[in-house]
Amino acid sequence: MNDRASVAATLENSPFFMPFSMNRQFKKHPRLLARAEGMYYYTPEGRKILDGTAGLWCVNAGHCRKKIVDAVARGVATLDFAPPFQMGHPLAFEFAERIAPLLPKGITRMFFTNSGSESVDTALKLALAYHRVRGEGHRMRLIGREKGYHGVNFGGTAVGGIVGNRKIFGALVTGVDHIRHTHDLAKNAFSRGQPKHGAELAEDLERLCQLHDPSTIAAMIVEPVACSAGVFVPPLGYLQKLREICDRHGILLIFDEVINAWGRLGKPFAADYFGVIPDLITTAKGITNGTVPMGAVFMKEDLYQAFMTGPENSIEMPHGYTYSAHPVACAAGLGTMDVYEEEGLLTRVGELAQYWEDAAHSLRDCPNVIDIRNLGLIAAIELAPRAGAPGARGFEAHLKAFEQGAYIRTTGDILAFSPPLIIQKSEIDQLFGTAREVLKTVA
Ligand code: PXG
Ligand code: PLP
Repeated sequence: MNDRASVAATLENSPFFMPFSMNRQFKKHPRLLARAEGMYYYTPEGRKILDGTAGLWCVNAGHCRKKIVDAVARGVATLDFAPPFQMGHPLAFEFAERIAPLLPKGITRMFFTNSGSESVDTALKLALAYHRVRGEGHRMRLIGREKGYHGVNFGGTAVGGIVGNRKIFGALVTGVDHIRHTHDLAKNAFSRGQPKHGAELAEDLERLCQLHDPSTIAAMIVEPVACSAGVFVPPLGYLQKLREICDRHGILLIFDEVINAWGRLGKPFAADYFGVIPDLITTAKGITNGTVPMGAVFMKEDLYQAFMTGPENSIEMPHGYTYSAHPVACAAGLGTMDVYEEEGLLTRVGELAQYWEDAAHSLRDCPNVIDIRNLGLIAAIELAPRAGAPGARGFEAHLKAFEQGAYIRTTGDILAFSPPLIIQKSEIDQLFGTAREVLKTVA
Protein backbone atom coordinates (compact mmCIF):
# COMPACT_ATOMS: atom_id res chain seq x y z
CA MET A 1 0.00 0.00 0.00
CA ASN A 2 1.38 3.40 -0.84
CA ASP A 3 0.93 6.41 1.46
CA ARG A 4 -2.28 7.59 -0.10
CA ALA A 5 -3.87 4.17 0.08
CA SER A 6 -3.07 4.00 3.78
CA VAL A 7 -4.77 7.39 4.23
CA ALA A 8 -7.91 5.87 2.76
CA ALA A 9 -7.85 3.17 5.41
CA THR A 10 -8.01 5.72 8.22
CA LEU A 11 -10.69 8.17 7.12
CA GLU A 12 -13.42 7.11 9.46
CA ASN A 13 -12.72 9.83 12.03
CA SER A 14 -11.38 12.42 9.63
CA PRO A 15 -12.03 16.06 10.67
CA PHE A 16 -12.82 16.95 7.04
CA PHE A 17 -16.56 17.80 6.67
CA MET A 18 -16.98 16.86 3.03
CA PRO A 19 -19.15 19.10 0.82
CA PHE A 20 -22.39 17.71 -0.67
CA SER A 21 -21.40 14.20 0.40
CA MET A 22 -22.66 11.33 2.48
CA ASN A 23 -19.81 11.82 4.96
CA ARG A 24 -20.36 8.67 7.02
CA GLN A 25 -20.90 6.40 4.02
CA PHE A 26 -17.85 7.83 2.25
CA LYS A 27 -15.51 7.64 5.22
CA LYS A 28 -16.36 3.95 5.62
CA HIS A 29 -15.99 3.23 1.90
CA PRO A 30 -13.72 5.94 0.45
CA ARG A 31 -13.43 6.53 -3.27
CA LEU A 32 -10.21 8.47 -3.62
CA LEU A 33 -8.61 9.88 -6.75
CA ALA A 34 -4.87 10.38 -6.53
CA ARG A 35 -3.78 11.45 -9.97
CA ALA A 36 -5.20 12.35 -13.37
CA GLU A 37 -4.13 12.55 -16.99
CA GLY A 38 -6.15 13.25 -20.13
CA MET A 39 -9.42 11.29 -19.99
CA TYR A 40 -8.50 9.30 -16.89
CA TYR A 41 -8.29 9.42 -13.12
CA TYR A 42 -6.08 7.01 -11.20
CA THR A 43 -6.93 5.76 -7.71
CA PRO A 44 -4.27 5.53 -4.97
CA GLU A 45 -4.01 1.79 -5.75
CA GLY A 46 -3.36 2.67 -9.40
CA ARG A 47 -6.75 1.72 -10.88
CA LYS A 48 -7.54 3.65 -14.07
CA ILE A 49 -10.96 5.36 -14.12
CA LEU A 50 -12.50 6.85 -17.27
CA ASP A 51 -13.75 10.33 -16.37
CA GLY A 52 -17.34 10.43 -17.60
CA THR A 53 -18.05 13.74 -15.84
CA ALA A 54 -15.10 16.01 -16.69
CA GLY A 55 -14.35 16.13 -12.97
CA LEU A 56 -17.52 17.97 -12.00
CA TRP A 57 -18.47 19.32 -15.45
CA CYS A 58 -15.35 21.47 -15.55
CA VAL A 59 -12.26 19.73 -16.97
CA ASN A 60 -13.24 20.34 -20.60
CA ALA A 61 -9.72 19.96 -22.06
CA GLY A 62 -8.92 16.82 -20.06
CA HIS A 63 -6.68 16.46 -17.04
CA CYS A 64 -3.22 17.83 -16.27
CA ARG A 65 -2.74 19.39 -19.67
CA LYS A 66 0.91 20.45 -19.88
CA LYS A 67 0.25 23.91 -21.26
CA ILE A 68 -2.12 24.75 -18.42
CA VAL A 69 0.05 23.16 -15.73
CA ASP A 70 3.06 25.14 -16.98
CA ALA A 71 1.06 28.39 -17.12
CA VAL A 72 -0.05 27.90 -13.50
CA ALA A 73 3.48 27.04 -12.33
CA ARG A 74 4.95 30.07 -14.12
CA GLY A 75 2.12 32.27 -12.87
CA VAL A 76 2.42 31.38 -9.21
CA ALA A 77 6.20 31.76 -9.30
CA THR A 78 5.92 35.21 -10.90
CA LEU A 79 3.02 36.88 -9.04
CA ASP A 80 1.42 34.89 -6.23
CA PHE A 81 -1.18 37.51 -5.35
CA ALA A 82 -2.06 41.09 -6.20
CA PRO A 83 -4.71 43.20 -4.46
CA PRO A 84 -7.69 43.55 -6.82
CA PHE A 85 -9.31 46.68 -5.35
CA GLN A 86 -7.95 50.00 -6.67
CA MET A 87 -4.95 48.03 -8.01
CA GLY A 88 -4.44 45.66 -10.89
CA HIS A 89 -2.07 43.30 -12.64
CA PRO A 90 -1.50 42.75 -16.36
CA LEU A 91 -2.84 39.17 -16.57
CA ALA A 92 -6.35 40.24 -15.50
CA PHE A 93 -6.58 42.70 -18.40
CA GLU A 94 -4.95 40.25 -20.78
CA PHE A 95 -7.37 37.50 -19.83
CA ALA A 96 -10.37 39.81 -20.30
CA GLU A 97 -9.09 40.81 -23.78
CA ARG A 98 -8.60 37.13 -24.60
CA ILE A 99 -12.16 36.17 -23.65
CA ALA A 100 -13.96 39.20 -25.16
CA PRO A 101 -13.85 38.00 -28.81
CA LEU A 102 -15.41 34.67 -27.78
CA LEU A 103 -18.48 36.29 -26.19
CA PRO A 104 -21.91 36.25 -27.85
CA LYS A 105 -22.76 39.32 -29.93
CA GLY A 106 -23.48 42.41 -27.81
CA ILE A 107 -21.88 41.01 -24.66
CA THR A 108 -18.74 42.98 -24.06
CA ARG A 109 -17.76 43.37 -20.40
CA MET A 110 -16.86 41.02 -17.58
CA PHE A 111 -16.51 40.82 -13.81
CA PHE A 112 -14.31 38.07 -12.34
CA THR A 113 -15.21 35.85 -9.36
CA ASN A 114 -13.92 32.57 -7.91
CA SER A 115 -16.78 30.14 -8.49
CA GLY A 116 -20.14 29.64 -10.11
CA SER A 117 -21.89 30.44 -6.85
CA GLU A 118 -20.08 33.78 -6.60
CA SER A 119 -20.86 34.48 -10.26
CA VAL A 120 -24.57 33.95 -9.64
CA ASP A 121 -24.69 36.16 -6.56
CA THR A 122 -22.65 38.79 -8.42
CA ALA A 123 -25.05 38.71 -11.39
CA LEU A 124 -28.10 39.04 -9.14
CA LYS A 125 -26.54 42.00 -7.35
CA LEU A 126 -25.55 43.58 -10.68
CA ALA A 127 -29.14 43.22 -11.90
CA LEU A 128 -30.59 44.89 -8.80
CA ALA A 129 -27.97 47.63 -8.86
CA TYR A 130 -28.39 48.25 -12.60
CA HIS A 131 -32.09 48.99 -12.19
CA ARG A 132 -31.38 51.13 -9.15
CA VAL A 133 -28.73 53.31 -10.82
CA ARG A 134 -31.14 53.88 -13.71
CA GLY A 135 -33.89 55.04 -11.37
CA GLU A 136 -35.86 51.78 -11.44
CA GLY A 137 -35.09 50.69 -7.89
CA HIS A 138 -38.63 49.32 -7.65
CA ARG A 139 -37.43 46.30 -9.63
CA MET A 140 -36.42 44.17 -6.66
CA ARG A 141 -37.78 40.72 -7.42
CA LEU A 142 -35.67 37.86 -8.74
CA ILE A 143 -37.17 34.94 -10.61
CA GLY A 144 -35.69 31.46 -10.88
CA ARG A 145 -37.09 28.14 -12.05
CA GLU A 146 -38.05 24.90 -10.32
CA LYS A 147 -35.21 22.36 -10.49
CA GLY A 148 -32.69 25.12 -11.25
CA TYR A 149 -29.22 24.97 -9.69
CA HIS A 150 -27.44 28.26 -9.20
CA GLY A 151 -24.84 27.36 -6.63
CA VAL A 152 -24.95 27.51 -2.88
CA ASN A 153 -24.55 31.14 -1.82
CA PHE A 154 -27.64 32.87 -0.46
CA GLY A 155 -28.82 34.44 -3.70
CA GLY A 156 -28.17 31.32 -5.74
CA THR A 157 -29.86 29.09 -3.18
CA ALA A 158 -32.88 31.40 -3.16
CA VAL A 159 -33.36 31.47 -6.95
CA GLY A 160 -32.42 27.78 -7.16
CA GLY A 161 -35.22 25.27 -7.40
CA ILE A 162 -33.88 22.04 -5.91
CA VAL A 163 -35.96 21.51 -2.78
CA GLY A 164 -33.35 19.49 -0.90
CA ASN A 165 -30.79 22.27 -1.33
CA ARG A 166 -33.17 24.90 0.09
CA LYS A 167 -35.33 23.44 2.79
CA ILE A 168 -32.96 23.51 5.80
CA PHE A 169 -31.66 27.05 5.22
CA GLY A 170 -34.55 29.16 6.42
CA ALA A 171 -36.19 31.95 4.47
CA LEU A 172 -33.15 32.65 2.22
CA VAL A 173 -33.63 35.88 0.26
CA THR A 174 -36.99 37.63 0.12
CA GLY A 175 -38.71 38.71 -3.08
CA VAL A 176 -37.90 35.56 -5.04
CA ASP A 177 -40.35 33.50 -7.08
CA HIS A 178 -40.00 30.58 -9.50
CA ILE A 179 -41.48 29.53 -12.83
CA ARG A 180 -42.29 25.88 -13.53
CA HIS A 181 -39.66 23.42 -14.66
CA THR A 182 -39.80 21.80 -18.10
CA HIS A 183 -39.32 18.12 -17.21
CA ASP A 184 -42.19 16.18 -18.82
CA LEU A 185 -41.64 12.47 -19.29
CA ALA A 186 -45.23 11.87 -20.41
CA LYS A 187 -44.70 14.03 -23.50
CA ASN A 188 -40.96 14.07 -24.07
CA ALA A 189 -39.39 10.78 -22.91
CA PHE A 190 -36.48 9.61 -25.10
CA SER A 191 -36.25 12.91 -26.98
CA ARG A 192 -33.10 13.22 -29.03
CA GLY A 193 -31.80 16.76 -28.58
CA GLN A 194 -34.34 19.46 -27.77
CA PRO A 195 -37.79 18.12 -26.81
CA LYS A 196 -40.68 19.11 -29.07
CA HIS A 197 -43.20 19.84 -26.33
CA GLY A 198 -43.16 22.53 -23.70
CA ALA A 199 -42.25 25.92 -25.24
CA GLU A 200 -45.47 27.24 -23.72
CA LEU A 201 -44.07 26.63 -20.21
CA ALA A 202 -42.14 29.89 -20.67
CA GLU A 203 -45.52 31.63 -20.38
CA ASP A 204 -45.27 30.91 -16.66
CA LEU A 205 -43.03 33.97 -16.50
CA GLU A 206 -45.88 36.04 -17.91
CA ARG A 207 -48.10 34.63 -15.17
CA LEU A 208 -45.62 35.83 -12.50
CA CYS A 209 -45.47 39.23 -14.23
CA GLN A 210 -49.23 39.49 -13.88
CA LEU A 211 -49.09 38.33 -10.25
CA HIS A 212 -46.33 40.65 -9.04
CA ASP A 213 -46.54 43.35 -11.75
CA PRO A 214 -43.59 43.37 -14.13
CA SER A 215 -42.34 46.70 -12.78
CA THR A 216 -41.29 44.87 -9.59
CA ILE A 217 -39.15 42.25 -11.36
CA ALA A 218 -35.42 42.82 -11.82
CA ALA A 219 -34.22 39.61 -13.46
CA MET A 220 -34.97 36.06 -14.49
CA ILE A 221 -32.19 33.48 -14.19
CA VAL A 222 -32.14 30.09 -15.95
CA GLU A 223 -29.66 27.47 -16.99
CA PRO A 224 -30.19 27.05 -20.77
CA VAL A 225 -29.67 23.29 -20.28
CA ALA A 226 -30.33 22.59 -16.58
CA CYS A 227 -27.60 20.15 -15.63
CA SER A 228 -27.24 19.58 -11.91
CA ALA A 229 -30.80 18.51 -11.16
CA GLY A 230 -30.68 15.84 -13.85
CA VAL A 231 -30.14 17.28 -17.36
CA PHE A 232 -33.26 19.07 -18.62
CA VAL A 233 -32.88 20.21 -22.20
CA PRO A 234 -35.01 23.27 -23.06
CA PRO A 235 -37.98 22.52 -25.34
CA LEU A 236 -37.74 23.95 -28.85
CA GLY A 237 -38.65 27.65 -28.78
CA TYR A 238 -38.70 27.86 -24.97
CA LEU A 239 -35.67 30.12 -24.45
CA GLN A 240 -36.81 32.39 -27.30
CA LYS A 241 -40.14 32.87 -25.52
CA LEU A 242 -38.41 33.69 -22.22
CA ARG A 243 -36.36 36.32 -24.05
CA GLU A 244 -39.51 37.84 -25.60
CA ILE A 245 -41.30 38.07 -22.26
CA CYS A 246 -38.27 39.64 -20.56
CA ASP A 247 -37.98 42.17 -23.41
CA ARG A 248 -41.65 43.03 -23.23
CA HIS A 249 -41.37 43.87 -19.53
CA GLY A 250 -37.86 45.33 -19.11
CA ILE A 251 -36.67 42.28 -17.15
CA LEU A 252 -33.00 41.27 -17.38
CA LEU A 253 -32.41 37.72 -18.60
CA ILE A 254 -29.47 35.89 -17.00
CA PHE A 255 -28.18 32.66 -18.51
CA ASP A 256 -26.35 30.58 -15.95
CA GLU A 257 -23.71 28.92 -18.11
CA VAL A 258 -21.47 27.63 -15.36
CA ILE A 259 -21.67 24.24 -17.10
CA ASN A 260 -23.12 25.05 -20.53
CA ALA A 261 -20.28 27.38 -21.63
CA TRP A 262 -16.83 26.54 -22.94
CA GLY A 263 -17.74 24.16 -25.74
CA ARG A 264 -20.04 21.72 -23.94
CA LEU A 265 -22.71 22.30 -26.64
CA GLY A 266 -20.27 22.75 -29.53
CA LYS A 267 -20.15 26.54 -29.26
CA PRO A 268 -18.26 28.76 -26.84
CA PHE A 269 -21.57 29.64 -25.12
CA ALA A 270 -25.07 28.15 -24.99
CA ALA A 271 -26.39 31.58 -25.97
CA ASP A 272 -24.72 31.04 -29.37
CA TYR A 273 -26.01 27.49 -29.65
CA PHE A 274 -29.62 28.50 -29.03
CA GLY A 275 -29.39 31.86 -30.80
CA VAL A 276 -30.80 33.66 -27.76
CA ILE A 277 -28.70 36.43 -26.24
CA PRO A 278 -29.25 37.12 -22.54
CA ASP A 279 -28.28 40.35 -20.76
CA LEU A 280 -25.86 38.61 -18.43
CA ILE A 281 -24.06 35.27 -18.48
CA THR A 282 -22.61 33.59 -15.41
CA THR A 283 -19.82 31.07 -15.75
CA ALA A 284 -16.97 29.28 -13.91
CA LYS A 285 -15.60 25.72 -14.17
CA GLY A 286 -14.28 25.40 -17.75
CA ILE A 287 -12.97 28.98 -17.69
CA THR A 288 -9.77 27.55 -16.15
CA ASN A 289 -10.40 23.89 -17.05
CA GLY A 290 -11.11 23.43 -13.34
CA THR A 291 -7.43 23.83 -12.43
CA VAL A 292 -7.67 27.00 -10.33
CA PRO A 293 -11.01 28.25 -8.96
CA MET A 294 -12.40 31.08 -11.07
CA GLY A 295 -15.71 32.40 -12.32
CA ALA A 296 -16.97 35.34 -14.37
CA VAL A 297 -20.07 37.36 -15.14
CA PHE A 298 -20.37 38.64 -18.70
CA MET A 299 -22.71 41.49 -19.51
CA LYS A 300 -24.04 43.69 -22.29
CA GLU A 301 -22.37 47.02 -22.91
CA ASP A 302 -25.30 49.09 -21.64
CA LEU A 303 -25.21 47.32 -18.28
CA TYR A 304 -21.60 48.30 -17.80
CA GLN A 305 -22.23 51.82 -19.07
CA ALA A 306 -25.13 52.32 -16.66
CA PHE A 307 -22.61 52.15 -13.83
CA MET A 308 -20.16 54.59 -15.46
CA THR A 309 -22.34 57.66 -15.03
CA GLY A 310 -21.53 59.02 -11.54
CA PRO A 311 -18.51 61.10 -10.53
CA GLU A 312 -15.20 59.55 -11.61
CA ASN A 313 -13.84 59.65 -8.07
CA SER A 314 -16.43 57.15 -6.87
CA ILE A 315 -16.41 53.34 -6.87
CA GLU A 316 -19.00 52.37 -9.46
CA MET A 317 -19.83 48.91 -8.09
CA PRO A 318 -19.20 48.24 -4.38
CA HIS A 319 -18.70 44.52 -4.91
CA GLY A 320 -15.71 42.20 -5.40
CA TYR A 321 -13.77 39.39 -3.81
CA THR A 322 -10.27 39.26 -2.32
CA TYR A 323 -9.49 36.79 -5.08
CA SER A 324 -11.34 38.44 -8.00
CA ALA A 325 -9.11 38.01 -11.06
CA HIS A 326 -6.50 36.19 -8.97
CA PRO A 327 -3.24 36.22 -10.95
CA VAL A 328 -2.79 32.43 -10.78
CA ALA A 329 -6.38 31.90 -11.95
CA CYS A 330 -5.82 34.32 -14.84
CA ALA A 331 -2.65 32.42 -15.76
CA ALA A 332 -4.60 29.16 -15.69
CA GLY A 333 -7.34 30.74 -17.79
CA LEU A 334 -4.91 31.99 -20.42
CA GLY A 335 -3.31 28.52 -20.63
CA THR A 336 -6.79 27.02 -20.92
CA MET A 337 -7.78 29.34 -23.77
CA ASP A 338 -4.55 28.36 -25.58
CA VAL A 339 -5.50 24.68 -25.39
CA TYR A 340 -9.13 25.32 -26.36
CA GLU A 341 -7.98 27.32 -29.38
CA GLU A 342 -5.16 25.04 -30.54
CA GLU A 343 -7.34 21.94 -30.35
CA GLY A 344 -10.59 23.56 -31.54
CA LEU A 345 -12.29 22.34 -28.37
CA LEU A 346 -14.92 25.07 -28.23
CA THR A 347 -16.50 23.68 -31.41
CA ARG A 348 -15.31 20.05 -31.41
CA VAL A 349 -18.56 18.77 -29.91
CA GLY A 350 -20.36 19.73 -33.12
CA GLU A 351 -18.61 16.78 -34.81
CA LEU A 352 -19.12 14.35 -31.92
CA ALA A 353 -22.70 15.13 -30.89
CA GLN A 354 -24.45 12.68 -33.25
CA TYR A 355 -22.18 9.80 -32.28
CA TRP A 356 -22.68 10.69 -28.62
CA GLU A 357 -26.46 10.84 -28.99
CA ASP A 358 -26.60 7.46 -30.72
CA ALA A 359 -24.36 5.88 -28.09
CA ALA A 360 -26.46 7.26 -25.22
CA HIS A 361 -29.78 6.20 -26.75
CA SER A 362 -28.44 2.70 -27.46
CA LEU A 363 -29.04 2.00 -23.74
CA ARG A 364 -32.79 2.35 -24.13
CA ASP A 365 -33.30 -1.41 -23.82
CA CYS A 366 -31.49 -1.64 -20.45
CA PRO A 367 -33.55 -2.54 -17.37
CA ASN A 368 -35.33 0.25 -15.45
CA VAL A 369 -34.50 2.97 -18.00
CA ILE A 370 -37.44 5.39 -18.21
CA ASP A 371 -35.77 8.18 -20.18
CA ILE A 372 -32.61 9.09 -22.06
CA ARG A 373 -31.95 12.70 -23.03
CA ASN A 374 -28.99 14.52 -24.52
CA LEU A 375 -27.60 17.70 -26.04
CA GLY A 376 -24.07 18.54 -27.11
CA LEU A 377 -21.73 16.40 -25.00
CA ILE A 378 -24.26 15.97 -22.19
CA ALA A 379 -26.51 12.98 -21.62
CA ALA A 380 -28.69 11.61 -18.86
CA ILE A 381 -30.24 8.22 -18.24
CA GLU A 382 -33.18 8.32 -15.88
CA LEU A 383 -33.95 5.13 -13.96
CA ALA A 384 -37.21 4.19 -12.33
CA PRO A 385 -36.79 4.62 -8.57
CA ARG A 386 -36.93 1.54 -6.35
CA ALA A 387 -40.20 1.35 -4.44
CA GLY A 388 -39.80 3.32 -1.20
CA ALA A 389 -36.12 4.08 -1.86
CA PRO A 390 -35.71 6.97 -4.29
CA GLY A 391 -32.08 7.50 -5.30
CA ALA A 392 -30.89 4.08 -4.15
CA ARG A 393 -30.73 2.56 -7.62
CA GLY A 394 -28.89 5.58 -9.00
CA PHE A 395 -26.33 5.63 -6.20
CA GLU A 396 -25.68 1.92 -6.58
CA ALA A 397 -25.07 2.50 -10.30
CA HIS A 398 -22.56 5.23 -9.43
CA LEU A 399 -20.70 2.90 -7.02
CA LYS A 400 -20.68 -0.03 -9.43
CA ALA A 401 -19.48 2.10 -12.33
CA PHE A 402 -16.56 3.29 -10.20
CA GLU A 403 -15.67 -0.34 -9.42
CA GLN A 404 -15.82 -1.08 -13.12
CA GLY A 405 -13.55 1.80 -14.09
CA ALA A 406 -15.84 4.70 -14.99
CA TYR A 407 -16.74 7.84 -13.06
CA ILE A 408 -20.40 8.65 -13.64
CA ARG A 409 -22.28 11.31 -11.71
CA THR A 410 -25.74 10.57 -10.34
CA THR A 411 -28.42 12.82 -8.90
CA GLY A 412 -31.18 10.73 -7.41
CA ASP A 413 -31.95 8.05 -9.98
CA ILE A 414 -30.56 10.05 -12.89
CA LEU A 415 -27.14 9.17 -14.30
CA ALA A 416 -25.41 12.18 -15.88
CA PHE A 417 -22.65 11.98 -18.47
CA SER A 418 -20.47 14.96 -19.44
CA PRO A 419 -16.89 13.87 -20.24
CA PRO A 420 -13.97 16.08 -21.23
CA LEU A 421 -14.41 17.43 -24.76
CA ILE A 422 -11.27 15.58 -25.90
CA ILE A 423 -13.04 12.21 -25.66
CA GLN A 424 -12.49 9.75 -28.52
CA LYS A 425 -15.27 7.66 -30.06
CA SER A 426 -13.72 4.50 -28.59
CA GLU A 427 -13.96 6.07 -25.14
CA ILE A 428 -17.60 7.03 -25.74
CA ASP A 429 -18.20 3.33 -26.47
CA GLN A 430 -16.31 2.39 -23.32
CA LEU A 431 -18.29 4.83 -21.18
CA PHE A 432 -21.72 3.68 -22.32
CA GLY A 433 -20.51 0.06 -22.47
CA THR A 434 -19.65 0.25 -18.78
CA ALA A 435 -23.00 1.92 -18.08
CA ARG A 436 -24.75 -0.96 -19.89
CA GLU A 437 -22.92 -3.56 -17.78
CA VAL A 438 -23.74 -1.65 -14.61
CA LEU A 439 -27.44 -1.28 -15.47
CA LYS A 440 -27.70 -5.05 -15.94
CA THR A 441 -26.72 -5.52 -12.31
CA VAL A 442 -28.65 -2.79 -10.47
CA ALA A 443 -31.94 -4.57 -10.23
N1 PXG B 1 -24.67 27.50 -11.54
C1 PXG B 1 -24.74 26.34 -12.23
C2 PXG B 1 -25.61 26.24 -13.43
C3 PXG B 1 -23.94 25.25 -11.85
O1 PXG B 1 -24.01 24.10 -12.55
C4 PXG B 1 -23.08 26.61 -10.04
C5 PXG B 1 -23.88 27.65 -10.47
C6 PXG B 1 -22.21 26.83 -8.83
O2 PXG B 1 -20.85 26.79 -9.17
P1 PXG B 1 -19.75 26.49 -8.02
O3 PXG B 1 -18.47 26.72 -8.74
O4 PXG B 1 -19.97 27.48 -6.93
O5 PXG B 1 -19.97 25.06 -7.57
C7 PXG B 1 -23.08 25.40 -10.73
C8 PXG B 1 -22.21 24.29 -10.25
C9 PXG B 1 -23.48 18.27 -10.03
C10 PXG B 1 -22.82 19.54 -9.59
O6 PXG B 1 -23.28 17.27 -9.40
C11 PXG B 1 -22.96 20.67 -10.36
C12 PXG B 1 -22.39 21.86 -9.93
C13 PXG B 1 -21.65 21.91 -8.74
C14 PXG B 1 -21.52 20.76 -7.99
C15 PXG B 1 -22.12 19.57 -8.40
O7 PXG B 1 -24.19 18.25 -11.03
N2 PXG B 1 -22.59 23.00 -10.69
N1 PLP C 1 -15.07 38.16 6.06
C1 PLP C 1 -14.09 38.98 6.49
C2 PLP C 1 -13.94 39.24 7.97
C3 PLP C 1 -13.23 39.58 5.56
O1 PLP C 1 -12.27 40.40 5.97
C4 PLP C 1 -13.40 39.31 4.16
C5 PLP C 1 -12.52 39.88 3.17
O2 PLP C 1 -11.69 40.74 3.43
C6 PLP C 1 -14.43 38.47 3.77
C7 PLP C 1 -15.26 37.89 4.74
C8 PLP C 1 -14.67 38.17 2.31
O3 PLP C 1 -13.71 37.30 1.79
P1 PLP C 1 -13.49 37.15 0.21
O4 PLP C 1 -13.11 38.49 -0.30
O5 PLP C 1 -12.38 36.14 0.09
O6 PLP C 1 -14.80 36.67 -0.35
